[in-house]
Amino acid sequence: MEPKEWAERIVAGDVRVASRLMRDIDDRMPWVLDVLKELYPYTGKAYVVGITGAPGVGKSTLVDVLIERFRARGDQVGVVVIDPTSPFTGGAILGDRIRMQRHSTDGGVFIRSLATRGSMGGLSRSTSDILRVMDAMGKDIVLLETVGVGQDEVDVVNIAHTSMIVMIPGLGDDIQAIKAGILEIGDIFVINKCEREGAERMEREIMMMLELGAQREDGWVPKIVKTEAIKGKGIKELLEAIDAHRNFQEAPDRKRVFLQKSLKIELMTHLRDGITTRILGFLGNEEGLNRAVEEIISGEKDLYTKSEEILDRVLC
Ligand SMILES: Nc1nc2c(ncn2[C@@H]2O[C@H](COP(=O)(O)OP(=O)(O)O)[C@@H](O)[C@H]2O)c(=O)[nH]1
Ligand SMILES: [Mg+2]
Repeated sequence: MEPKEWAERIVAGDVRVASRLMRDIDDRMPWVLDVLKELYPYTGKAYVVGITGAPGVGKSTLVDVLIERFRARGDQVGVVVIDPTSPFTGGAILGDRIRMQRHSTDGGVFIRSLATRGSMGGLSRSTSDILRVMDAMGKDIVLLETVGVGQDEVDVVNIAHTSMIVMIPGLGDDIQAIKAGILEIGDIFVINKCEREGAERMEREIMMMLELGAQREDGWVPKIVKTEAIKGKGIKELLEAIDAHRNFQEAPDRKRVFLQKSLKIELMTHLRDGITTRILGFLGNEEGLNRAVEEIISGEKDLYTKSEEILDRVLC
């Protein structure tokens, strides 16, 4: 099948073809680039909501309830679940599958679990490609669930139009985590399992820290929402918060700012990957790299001269 036909089928909503493409994107198969090129003109419409937080805070439960609410409004919904901490067949991903299973017969919902491989840029690159496929499939809203582990949170902010940070009361290190920089990246803070003791205190603490911190550059004042996802409590307020931030983000000037920021990062990622591939190709992969290292060890060339020499020859 030609790349154009792949793209046409996906745009027409062929779930089987889309799944196949997503699997190969995740496996970094080079051929997918031709399909992604064909799909590109059909993208740019989906609104991406990132849902980040520690394992077990209730992200998947929230996603499950949100799917239901967005569907009730008539939105086509895509879901991408990334959990690098659990093997593909085990733990959280299996749980997510079972919980979200009830939506599997709904043609308006497409759920994809990803086991990100590799560490460097693993999240950002294949994830944005997969989100783009969902976009081309006509999904109005895409929920991106990721386990919060340092850099991933920052990556999500660059991909998602709205970033939700999910926390629960009673974890001593929560406020610590907030201090570590989460405060600047959350558009909405969700205190889930709010039936537990300490929810109000946590809300006050977050509010205080937001007030103490510098005002955000974009002018958005983060919202705090308390939910009890398993009972569907607070979801109406959560939806209102998402809508409010979406309205904010969809103002023409904001839209452009977001696009500029996210495309810049994506373009740099692709350029970096491309150059690495070319350099390794030029050197003859690992073996050539080892030879270059040997030259440096033997004192034939110094490190700086050698790397300049390789770059000059690859880029000229
Ligand atoms: N008590 C309580 N449990 C919840 C709530 N939301 C989710 N859970 C439970 O917390 C556990 C982890 O939820 P899950 O959605 O898989 O968390 P994730 O790892 O963040 O995706 C599950 O057993 C859920 O049923 C809540 O609001 N209150
Ligand atoms: Mg989960």
